Amino acid sequence: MSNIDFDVDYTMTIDGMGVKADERIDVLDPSTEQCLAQAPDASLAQVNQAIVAARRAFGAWRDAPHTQRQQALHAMAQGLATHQDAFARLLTSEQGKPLADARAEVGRCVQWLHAFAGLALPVEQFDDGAGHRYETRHVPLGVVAAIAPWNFPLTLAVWKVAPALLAGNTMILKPSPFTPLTALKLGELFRDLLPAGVLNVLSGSDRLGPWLTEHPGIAKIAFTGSSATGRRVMQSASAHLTRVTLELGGNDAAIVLPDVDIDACVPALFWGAFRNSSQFCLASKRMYVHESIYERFAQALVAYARTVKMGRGAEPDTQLGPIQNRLQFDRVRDLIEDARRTGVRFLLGGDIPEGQGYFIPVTILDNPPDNARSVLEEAFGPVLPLLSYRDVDEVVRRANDSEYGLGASVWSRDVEAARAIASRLECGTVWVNHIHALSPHVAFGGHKQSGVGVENSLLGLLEYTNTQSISIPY
Ligand code: TXE
Repeated sequence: MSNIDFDVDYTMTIDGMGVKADERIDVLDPSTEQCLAQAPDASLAQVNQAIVAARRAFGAWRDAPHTQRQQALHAMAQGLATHQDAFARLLTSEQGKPLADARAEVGRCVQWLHAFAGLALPVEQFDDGAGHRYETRHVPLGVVAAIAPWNFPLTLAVWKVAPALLAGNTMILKPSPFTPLTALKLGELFRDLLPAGVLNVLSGSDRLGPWLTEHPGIAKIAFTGSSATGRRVMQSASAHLTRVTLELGGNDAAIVLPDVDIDACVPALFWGAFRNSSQFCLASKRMYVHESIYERFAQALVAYARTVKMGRGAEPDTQLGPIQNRLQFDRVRDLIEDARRTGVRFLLGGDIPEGQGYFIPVTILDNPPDNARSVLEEAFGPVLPLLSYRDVDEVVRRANDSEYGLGASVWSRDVEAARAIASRLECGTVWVNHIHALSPHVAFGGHKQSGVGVENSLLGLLEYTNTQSISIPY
């Protein structure tokens, strides 16, 4: 069993060793804006070292029996479970989220590692009846660069690490410069559980991402972040035809039909919009409520929102934490100011308190026009436009009128009516009468500018492979 010390320095993992860097980046606690720790700022030479190490480790890891890689994933899950509390505390410190949410995030990573370990790569056989037997198998790609964001730093790293390694690839994991600490500790934890070079973890400033995505030694990039950066990643990838999976932004619609039990669905819809302080690609970011119940629904949503406590993630009664970083805080504040400037009515919130920490209170906007920035843009912060609609065709058209197509939810007592609406929505996931149920066994990906490819399930695993068909005459 691997043992790590959460009180000592943060080191990168290169070729199975803990490595520092000449330069360092400050990591801030978003609830105090104080420096929490320093993380290494990897140099280009270290990027090259890591890629050489990953390349060297690739042959043996690829050729190892599938069961060995499955066992490694189970061991990683067990290691993480053993340190669940320490990882959760560190996650709360660097990300800001409430401790209960951080614990749940670590727990989900354990679950995902075990679940992926259970997957096998299928082999397809075909006999053409003319003397040839074909076998199509799925072989690993080589060295994968995984770029994880700051909203779910552990989940979105593990979603990449688990399938990539199981399929026989090796990896360079790059966490966000805002939240590198948990990923660095993850690398440290897994050092003893994997052969040297199989999983390398590099932290660094803004230059590190392009160094990886432009590198000819990288066979695949798995990226979660904004659509704008996703386009840049795809551009870098084009130089060497590097494979990509991109999980990008969203502007998910929640559609509430007139027959719902308002009191029963309001809490779920509130958390669908505001969990993780809305720093969630799959958050409900436009809430369409039928005009016949709009007023009552708005009152119930505001009343519920008033019961929710925002604060430092480490405090036991906190339900919503701060925005993770200054850049995002300024973006969300700008969106609120734009709403005020353009005369949108606030049902709740809108006033940002002075003081330490990137705190933005839950803000609900009353029926802004469809061309308002708060409706068109992904807020990625606790600002929700509540929108009234008249008929189903109209709301489907408005929900689909977006460059994004990540997720959506439909709420009605009439499940068949809701399912019919779901099937008309242009997005990768639709939940009916609940929200945010995700499974390692269910494919997750975006339509339109919300992404390329999928994560999770066998389909997600296959994204880390090339197909190879072998033809043998008989
Ligand atoms: O993330 P970015 P940022 C959205 C959210 C937010 C916006 C910006 O709307 O407002 O993204 O957040 C690396 N090649 N989401 O700036 O820009 C860079 O080093 C390779 C959505 O934090 O998407 C950093 O690690 N890498 C989201 C990361 O990309 C490059 C999660 C920054 O990504 C690169 C978080 C390049 N050319 C924010 N340029 C989700 N979908 O869940 C930058 N990077």
